Amino acid sequence: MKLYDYQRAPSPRRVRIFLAEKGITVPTVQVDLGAREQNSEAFRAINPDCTVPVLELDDGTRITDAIGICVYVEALQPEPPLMGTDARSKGLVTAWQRWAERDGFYAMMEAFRNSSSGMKDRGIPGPVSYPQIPELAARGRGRLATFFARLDKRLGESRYVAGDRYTIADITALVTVDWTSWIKLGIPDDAAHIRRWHAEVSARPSATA
Ligand SMILES: N[C@@H](CCC(=O)N[C@@H](CS)C(=O)NCC(=O)O)C(=O)O
Repeated sequence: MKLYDYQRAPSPRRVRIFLAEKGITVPTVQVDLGAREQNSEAFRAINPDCTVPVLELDDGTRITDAIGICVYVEALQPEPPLMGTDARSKGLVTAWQRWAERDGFYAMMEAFRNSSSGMKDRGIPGPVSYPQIPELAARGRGRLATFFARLDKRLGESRYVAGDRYTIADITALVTVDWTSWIKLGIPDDAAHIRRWHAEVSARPSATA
């Protein structure tokens, strides 16, 4: 297996943390997003979506989506389980993961891509250029405030995002929370439950992946 990666980018970090939790090491190929290598002919042939991560299997199959890769790895190596263990927990983990992605990760993407000078005409990742829309950046920041409030409430009730076990929902939330420092947001001062959880999940060796 081989992982097309970019060390600084949040989407491949989700996969790297997932792999680290499983104790799996995969050789990586760095795709320099800063130099727009993702839009080169060579990389377009690997992933027409022009995004990382991409997991290339030994038979040449390529999985071009972070969660698709995690589903594959979970099936390949179920221990430790990161996507639930039975019908109930699988449903709950999926629901919380999707919530963290939709209301957190995508809100952050909206805020960042529509405001950063390095993302000019890169409002949406992929092969097509989309202009930045400053109103979307402002909306993204507002959505993140809602995300932080909901996450703090949830973590006041529950040790981890999806319940009493560390899961992929924590990975998505952690990557999102860390990413917010890029737009000088970060964890709100009064979010004590997020701080408690963030210290705990950041202390796991996988967090440095
Ligand atoms: N479907 C992909 C999208 C991943 C994605 O958006 N990756 C970003 C890095 S965080 C990317 O490759 N961006 C390339 C660009 O901005 O042109 C997934 O979730 O795995």
